[in-house]
Amino acid sequence: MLLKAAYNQMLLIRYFEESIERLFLEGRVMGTAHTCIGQEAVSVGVATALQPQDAMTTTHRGHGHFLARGAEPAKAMAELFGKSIGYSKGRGGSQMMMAPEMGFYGSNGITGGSIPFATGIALDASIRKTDRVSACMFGDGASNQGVFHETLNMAALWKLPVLYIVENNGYAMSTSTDQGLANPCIADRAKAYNIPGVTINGNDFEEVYNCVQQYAEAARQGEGPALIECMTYRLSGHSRGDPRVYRTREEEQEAWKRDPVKTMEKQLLERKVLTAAQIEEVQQKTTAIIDKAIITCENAPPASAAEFQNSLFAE
Ligand SMILES: Cc1ncc(C[n+]2csc(CCOP(=O)(O)OP(=O)(O)O)c2C)c(N)n1
Ligand SMILES: [Mg+2]
Repeated sequence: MLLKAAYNQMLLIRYFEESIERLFLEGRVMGTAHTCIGQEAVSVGVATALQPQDAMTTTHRGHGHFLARGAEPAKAMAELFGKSIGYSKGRGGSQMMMAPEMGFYGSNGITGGSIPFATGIALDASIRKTDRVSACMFGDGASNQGVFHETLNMAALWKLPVLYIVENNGYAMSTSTDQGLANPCIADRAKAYNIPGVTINGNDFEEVYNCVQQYAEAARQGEGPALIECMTYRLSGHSRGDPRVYRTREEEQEAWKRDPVKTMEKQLLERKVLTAAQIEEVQQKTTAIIDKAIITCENAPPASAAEFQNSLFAE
């Protein structure tokens, strides 16, 4: 059951992201977006391991995290359409989706911005003893921001219930990890703060799920934070219209051989969880969900000008 549900979610994320890329090419959505094609197993592995009361913060590449946490595809997609039915009433776009009522404290465009957010939430959980774990999603590029080090030191000292989950997808914009990391193993940095640090296969749902569940329960028992490095690959470009001149098509073809969605389909067949026909049925149902979401968004009213002043903290 776990694998089946995970496959449904991974496919939903894959089709959502592919549709966003298509909608941009067709000029039907605005702004920009950073899709997470190739990173679906991380999103679903982490979200499946969390409890309903837990929190999650994300980055500019957050659609997958949000959908895995239970976001309705049409309400998430409506942000890209600038429509009022969106989670942020169409005012946020791709990088400002949030739903605190779902424990989802949002995407944001500041590289590393999710790190202090998640830690503040964990500090609140620790003070108020709310049994909540905070999952902080960020990228390899963000791990080079000063705030990473300052915050991990603080969280380790105070034994806060926060998991630092880095998606090492090989690139920070056009900078490869070879060029950006003095030590290619980000998990090694955990030693500096005396917390557990592990590197896992981020393309394997079960590996992510088992690891996150283990450290989430430890954090819930008061054992403090952990740094989990999920090795994956950004199969999509950095953002809309990225010509990907900083890497070869051959490298991408190699990475597609480790496609987490295909890996999951292989596991489902081998373990006889689903037949090929049942996989096709899930694919058709997921296509229908995405097609319906697009129609819902296109027919929805635009973001209201009167709403723009609401939720502003400064003028
Ligand atoms: C503080 C800050 N510096 C720089 C940028 C520009 N920027 C946007 S995305 C990005 C790379 C982020 O890389 P990574 O953390 O690996 O995440 P990925 O894009 O791979 O998901 C950068 C440098 C920014 N948005 N914010
Ligand atoms: Mg990256």
